[in-house]
Amino acid sequence: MSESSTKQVIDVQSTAPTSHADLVAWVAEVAEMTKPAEVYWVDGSQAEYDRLTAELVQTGTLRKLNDETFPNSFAAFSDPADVARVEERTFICSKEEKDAGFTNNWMDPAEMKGILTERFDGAMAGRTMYVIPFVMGPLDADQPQYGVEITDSAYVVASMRIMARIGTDVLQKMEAENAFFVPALHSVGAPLAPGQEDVPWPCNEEKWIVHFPEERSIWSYGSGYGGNALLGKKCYALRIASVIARDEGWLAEHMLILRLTSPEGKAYNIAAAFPSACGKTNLALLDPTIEGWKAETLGDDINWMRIGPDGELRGVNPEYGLFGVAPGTGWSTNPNAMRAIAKGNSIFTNVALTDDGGVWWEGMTDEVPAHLTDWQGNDWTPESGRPAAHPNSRFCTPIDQIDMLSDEYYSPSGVEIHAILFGGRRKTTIPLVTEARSWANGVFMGSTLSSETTAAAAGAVGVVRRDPMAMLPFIGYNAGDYLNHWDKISGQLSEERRPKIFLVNWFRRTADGGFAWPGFGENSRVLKWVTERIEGQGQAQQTPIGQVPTPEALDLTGLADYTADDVAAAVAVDSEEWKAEIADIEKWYANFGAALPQSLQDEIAGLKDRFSTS
Ligand code: GTP
Ligand code: SPV
Ligand code: MN
Repeated sequence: MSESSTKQVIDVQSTAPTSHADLVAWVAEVAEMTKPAEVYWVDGSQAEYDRLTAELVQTGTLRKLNDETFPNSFAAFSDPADVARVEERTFICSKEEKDAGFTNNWMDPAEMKGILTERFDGAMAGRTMYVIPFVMGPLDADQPQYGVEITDSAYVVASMRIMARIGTDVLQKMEAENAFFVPALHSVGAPLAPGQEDVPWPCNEEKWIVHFPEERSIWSYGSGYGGNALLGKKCYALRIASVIARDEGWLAEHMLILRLTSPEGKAYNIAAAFPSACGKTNLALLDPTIEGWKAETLGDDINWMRIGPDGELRGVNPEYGLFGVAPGTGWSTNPNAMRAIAKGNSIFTNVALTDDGGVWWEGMTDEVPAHLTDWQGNDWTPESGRPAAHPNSRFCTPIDQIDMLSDEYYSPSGVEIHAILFGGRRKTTIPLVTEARSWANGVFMGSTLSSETTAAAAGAVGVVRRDPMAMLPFIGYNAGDYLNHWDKISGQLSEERRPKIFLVNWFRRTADGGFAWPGFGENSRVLKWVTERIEGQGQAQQTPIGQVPTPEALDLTGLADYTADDVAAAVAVDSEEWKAEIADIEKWYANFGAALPQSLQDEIAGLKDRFSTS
């Protein structure tokens, strides 16, 4: 051991602002391995945030925006090869391969630790190693879910402060309880030699996003981007939390939570699982177009659901901010998101810059600016023939800036979930909305959910893939066990309180290529029907796949140029399309072998049967 690394160990031990022995030991161990220039414990204060963002402006990572239009906000531009989650490079390193299952990349944990230890050896040289204590969900929860992220990226620190509850309060409570925390280690993998100049977005060509489920630990290397680097989000709150949830009998899901209140004052909490870039943030910030209905946001990406004392399902959003898809978020499609963003305190990544120091992306305004600087720093005009913002560009904004945020967001015991929607992006086949025949039929809908791929993950866009419960990239264990877990949860739910399940598709197309349904705020009309069905009302017609609204059942009041005939087309069940769909589902199900729950085997058999006799 060199003298300098010995010194680091001593430094950490004597300078740590906590007596949490496991934490101090881990920080010392990581410092010894990664050899940073210094170790800094993040306190989470505004002053600290201001100092870090000012430094990031100095080093060129952040650009300060026009304070009048985007107060206290910044833009970052990533390396063009570091713009999205990298599923090919994401691993679940359970002790046994079978516990990762066919949907995950797997490697033996010891072998993986060997590889990663080499990569992390000296990885933080010349950089500051930041220690971020954080908690997912309210700090006053019965069992706060702690984590500590170690990172060498100040951009990650600033973003984590928006996305999670971080800092001294968390550290003190964690210490007082001598609590377990998820150790989440992150490095951009770009050590600096003495005198070497930094780049605005350090990262490494080689990326590793690795989870050790039994240890409940995370090691992320080489990327600075969103879900790869803000480890409280996908890595902890979905992959690791899904494993904890399996062991403890709850659910960690890729879902928004929305509260909808009828003109009569009855409130419904709706959870919805849609794959990445398929409309969660938009539905979570819904601006209802129907008279007298009120919507409130509880969460836009992650929902932790536990069984309540009366056998009800209760959901909590463990996050503290929005990390939303920028393109398509605009004053006409999502004014609530735009209002939250306009309050400032946001970090934008890979959007375009306007000439007056603001930001712009496709769909933000109806009018397209005559000149922009695109996300890669090039001049851009409407004639350029390429998007100005990256399709997966993002806004990162504090959740409490949402005017429509529900007070219940802060409740440590969450809200009762009355309905669950599963949805995807499908041009054909899947109706606008279908009510499941039963819980098992709803789990079937979730387990066979499919969607065209988007820019949220590296790889081809627009390819239909099965994405069970919108969790394909996020299930931290064997997908067959995951479906069994969903299947079994039902037994713990009170029969009267069990949420109703629906399959939705805002993205179906008509013969002329347009959307079969106007979407966005108009989705309130579909949700109204959902609440009617919860009440045992609303007109529905039976189809082999479940109940769809009769053409007259959707409230179309005030929706110009859209008729009951259009509804009929949007909810049509085409048996030719379903023949192909069923064949594809059977192919998908074959992956599970004997692990497929009996109830789902019965569901696919029943579906085939209903088509053959209809
Ligand atoms: P992640 O943050 O990646 O998990 O995405 P998300 O599920 O929150 O998706 P988001 O709400 O950000 O929407 C992604 C894209 O879909 C945006 O470009 C939206 O404009 C578009 N979109 C959302 N809702 C609708 C809708 O109802 N209809 C149509 N046509 N497009 C929609
Ligand atoms: C998603 O891809 O589902 C996201 C964005 O919410 S990221 O945080 O990058 O995972
Ligand atoms: Mn997401």
